[in-house]
Amino acid sequence: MNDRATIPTLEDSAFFMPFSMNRKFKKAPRLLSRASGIHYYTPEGRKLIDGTSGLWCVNAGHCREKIVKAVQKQVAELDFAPTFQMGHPLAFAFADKLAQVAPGDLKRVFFTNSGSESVDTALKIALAYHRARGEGHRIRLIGRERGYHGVNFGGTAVGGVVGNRKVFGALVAVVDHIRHTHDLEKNAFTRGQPKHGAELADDLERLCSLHDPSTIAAVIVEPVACSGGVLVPPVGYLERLRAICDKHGILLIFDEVITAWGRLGKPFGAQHFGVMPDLITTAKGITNGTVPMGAVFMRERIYQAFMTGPEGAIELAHGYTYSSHPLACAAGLATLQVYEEEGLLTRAAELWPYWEEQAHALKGLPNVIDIRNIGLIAAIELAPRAGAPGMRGLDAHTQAFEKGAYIRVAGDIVALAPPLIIRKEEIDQLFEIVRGVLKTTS
Ligand code: PXG
Ligand code: PLP
Repeated sequence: MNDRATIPTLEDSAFFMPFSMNRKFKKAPRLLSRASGIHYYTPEGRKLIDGTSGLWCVNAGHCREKIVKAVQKQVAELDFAPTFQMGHPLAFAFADKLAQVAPGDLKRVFFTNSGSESVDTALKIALAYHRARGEGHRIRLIGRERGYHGVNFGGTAVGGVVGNRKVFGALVAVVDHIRHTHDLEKNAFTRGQPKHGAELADDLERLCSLHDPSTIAAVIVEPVACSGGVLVPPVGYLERLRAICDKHGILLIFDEVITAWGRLGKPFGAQHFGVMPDLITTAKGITNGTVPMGAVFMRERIYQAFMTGPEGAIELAHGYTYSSHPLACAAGLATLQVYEEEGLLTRAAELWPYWEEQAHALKGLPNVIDIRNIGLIAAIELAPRAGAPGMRGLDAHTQAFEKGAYIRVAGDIVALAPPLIIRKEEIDQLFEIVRGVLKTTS
């Protein structure tokens, strides 16, 4: 089926692959060389359904003409321009366009180049915001177990995926973590938000008592913890977290690197849940994954807290060489246009019931201990093999590649989140492949 002979050997390649089993992979590579719509193609020409939108980023599908053309035009016109004490028109135009889509009064935008940079930027803004208001004693950052906030220092510190933290020793930020919300005993096979667990938000009160709330600057959570295994927040949980933050003057950051840009059927997850954070971190789908970019959205009062000193002062000593890169802005503007023209930011809401039905139809297949879903996301949790956690998931991933689908796994949890342009018959095809994989993954 798979003619490996045409693939050059990669065993000695210089490429140190990120988050990968380098040696194992280079012996038996899985390569992608082309993409279009919801499909990837291998160098041998095999067609795969993209079951996880690349890495949860290609929300409008691959190689969309409008976005490709916008980037091609931009690279020939203005390849790079600084935005430190200088500017280029697209940066302002894109920020203003983003502000129109943003929820509530989160209308001020700071550009970065990735989700990790967005997270570290948001954490730094939270610390600096409190300092600017004379509350420099708020130095503590609170994350959540099983949370993923990228790989920079701040994001690793507040992150709660153990394997991503433990090999780096003590990290710089002053952090603590609230408990995660995953409870298979009570909530297995829930459709949408689980009923049990709103009270887990009270764990923040425990940390407030322990550390004194006046030392806490911000709490960061993913509205749905995706990388950590698709953990959907229990009914009432996010509301409760918001209330506790308000009570103690703590900023609430939603890390929406995955949940923004239509994944939950609204432009932002905050809008789906009806809970307004103080800052939102985004990336990925902001440019449909075509050019790296991220953005932090903040409430007006946060932005204004920085605008109080003399006009001749730099208000925030922070920024990246490539903040608001012209190619990224061009890609982002074209992406928003595609999202708008095709109604993609709300399409997940339409597909949701069908998607949910097909996902839960996998119940009863071997080793399936939970299925959960929200928006156009589904997770199938498999029982770990005795003494070899993650191996069953890895097998599912490689088997899916052989059977015609690219899917992500987090340990033994299969995570599905296809491009938002997927059609019902293609959803059927994807789940048919997953069904075949689960039947043969022992
Ligand atoms: N926050 C969240 C919530 C994320 O999901 C990041 C921050 C970091 O973004 P960058 O752009 O720096 O990678 C992410 C990224 C997976 C997977 O398969 C998920 C991510 C990245 C790679 C793989 O679950 N999320
Ligand atoms: N390291 C050095 C030596 C630099 O000069 C710079 C930027 O000027 C950076 C790191 C940061 O790079 P970036 O702005 O691309 O994040």
